[in-house]
Amino acid sequence: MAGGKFTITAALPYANGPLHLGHIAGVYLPADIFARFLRLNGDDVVFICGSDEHGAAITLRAKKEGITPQEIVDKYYSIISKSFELFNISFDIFHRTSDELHHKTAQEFFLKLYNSNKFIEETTEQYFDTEYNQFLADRYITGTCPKCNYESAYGDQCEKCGSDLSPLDLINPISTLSANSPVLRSTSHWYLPMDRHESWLKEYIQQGILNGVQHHNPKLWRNQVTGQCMSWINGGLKPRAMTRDLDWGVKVPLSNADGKVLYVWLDAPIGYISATKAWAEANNKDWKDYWVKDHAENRKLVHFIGKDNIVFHAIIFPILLKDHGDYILPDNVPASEFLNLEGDKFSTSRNWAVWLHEYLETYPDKEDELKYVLTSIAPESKDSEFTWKEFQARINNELADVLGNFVNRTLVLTHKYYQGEVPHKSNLIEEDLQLMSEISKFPNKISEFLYAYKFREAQAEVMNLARIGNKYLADQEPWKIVKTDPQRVQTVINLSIQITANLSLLLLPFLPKSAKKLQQMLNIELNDWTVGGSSEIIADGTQINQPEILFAKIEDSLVEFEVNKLKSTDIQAMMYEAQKETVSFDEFSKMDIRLGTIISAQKVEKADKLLQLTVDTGLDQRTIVSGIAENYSPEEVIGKTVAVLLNLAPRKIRGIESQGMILMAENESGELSFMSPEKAFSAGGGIR
Ligand code: B3M
Ligand code: ZN
Repeated sequence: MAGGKFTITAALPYANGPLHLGHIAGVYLPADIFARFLRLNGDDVVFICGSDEHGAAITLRAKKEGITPQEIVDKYYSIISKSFELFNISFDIFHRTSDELHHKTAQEFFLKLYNSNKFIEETTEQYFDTEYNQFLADRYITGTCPKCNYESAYGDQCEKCGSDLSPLDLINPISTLSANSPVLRSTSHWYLPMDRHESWLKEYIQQGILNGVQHHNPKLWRNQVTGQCMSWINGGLKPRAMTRDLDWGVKVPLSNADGKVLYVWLDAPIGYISATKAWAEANNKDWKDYWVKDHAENRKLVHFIGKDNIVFHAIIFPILLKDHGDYILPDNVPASEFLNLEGDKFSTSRNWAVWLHEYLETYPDKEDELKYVLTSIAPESKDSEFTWKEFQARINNELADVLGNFVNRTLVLTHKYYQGEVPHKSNLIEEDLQLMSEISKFPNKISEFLYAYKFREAQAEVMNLARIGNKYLADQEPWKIVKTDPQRVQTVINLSIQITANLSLLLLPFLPKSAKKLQQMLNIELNDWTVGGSSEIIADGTQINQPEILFAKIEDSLVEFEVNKLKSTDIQAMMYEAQKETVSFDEFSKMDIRLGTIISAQKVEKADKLLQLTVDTGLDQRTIVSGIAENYSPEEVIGKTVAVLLNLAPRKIRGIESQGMILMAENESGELSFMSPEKAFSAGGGIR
């Protein structure tokens, strides 16, 4: 579908910390694949991103690090932008919302809505922290979500169920600044009456209709996006404050608004527009061609985000754009679910993360390997998980053994039989014609997946072409007939080279560095998707260069190193983690901890970490399943007297009912120790 026009945005990462693989897999990598593909396909594309430098996420981090918000954003803007560059993400611009051009753009946007009475000015009671002398909104206040009972919801959103909230919705709110309960103080803000927009939003989200005409294809929206939007709309949209009592952010451009700034989720999406302005200025383009209705005819605006940003990109920003009146609205909001890590959620505070900049420092030559794995497991329709074991398996069994192996065999044989010159094909037989027909279908199959924002399936399709190549070589066995039927072998090698050349084009959006390296080996330059599928894509007689191994295999030692590193930082983080929430003596007394003696032990089938124990607690003999099998053999633990939490709710673990918990100590290198009495106490003794 060449000739399309796209404005692609990727969520502006908060400049309050480094990027981890979860951010990459969910937002930036799919956006980059899409942008690269569209450019190859001759579409007119601008790919926009930048850092989000306002809001509580910044000021709270500044407070934690003891530096100013400006120092925080400068520090992480540089780390983040460098990481994207090293990871070869092809933004046309990576801007920042602390830039003056953004402040000006956001203020103009606000004034347009203000002057056309799109806001309601209201004075209401808002939570206030008397110790910090500050009103509390967004991440300055936390409490229990009224919708899902998540206990760490923020004042503007619950990250667990995604609901948009106001501070007054929170149950048992506390200030994240002082940890005190807040008081109520009156203050005035400008509210966006979102409730007034429910009817057109329903049509826009469900049918893709805007102002009575078909605006986009709603079937191409991911189900979870449409579903979440409809549940908010049907739950009743409420007026939402678009300004805050803060000193860090875009100042409200009104004379009676001292000490007030724009709500970060009003200013940040406008950051896409200001970034486009900055890019257009630097590239002698008219920014209006990418955003303004009568300039941007038939242009598709696409926002790549994570699922916690859906309400802001598919509901609030469209309302703002429509209220403003000059702008096009999103054609699609391909939001990803979450990527988890080694059985747990990514956690910055516990350092349970694989940081992009650290990966690139440790493995500077494995950027495409990471891209391949993250796209293969991308959380497009449901949460997914990254494990170093799967990282190794996909690289070794797929990239190296399927793609790398086919390419290498083809180039080696071309050198071996024809000194690197692409031979002529002739006397095509049925299998050849069948193969050529197969090759011709791949570009369109992949395009269809990509235009439908199905990146995992698109990449898997490219790998299928490599599989077809491997099968063709294995079936034709040129090495067996090279002496008896040289002409046949020329045809087989030519067609194998044609497949290899197609792969070097079709891989460009997904593995750009490796694709270019392969083109360099083939001594060709391909950057037009529309030539893909041809069996004449590389000319007879082309002198190819020496083959190199595209993907080295991943050793077990790398997996072990990375998993241990993760665990040790997790334990260190836990060791130095701030003390947990205070509990009363009464709350502590509810725990029944006693001495128990282990009288039998056995490994649990297919569970490397688990031992099934029978423990004499002095009260009874009970079964307890414990995750200590990687540290202790069954023989080692029999007879030990240990600390046992008796009244932990029983739970089924691998089908075994476990009644209680053995308390263990763990050090920073992940070693375990029982909590055993120093004296020969018998089972049943109390611990208090
Ligand atoms: N800074 C990312 C987040 O919520 C947020 C995106 C803004 S896009 C305009 O983590
Ligand atoms: Zn919730």
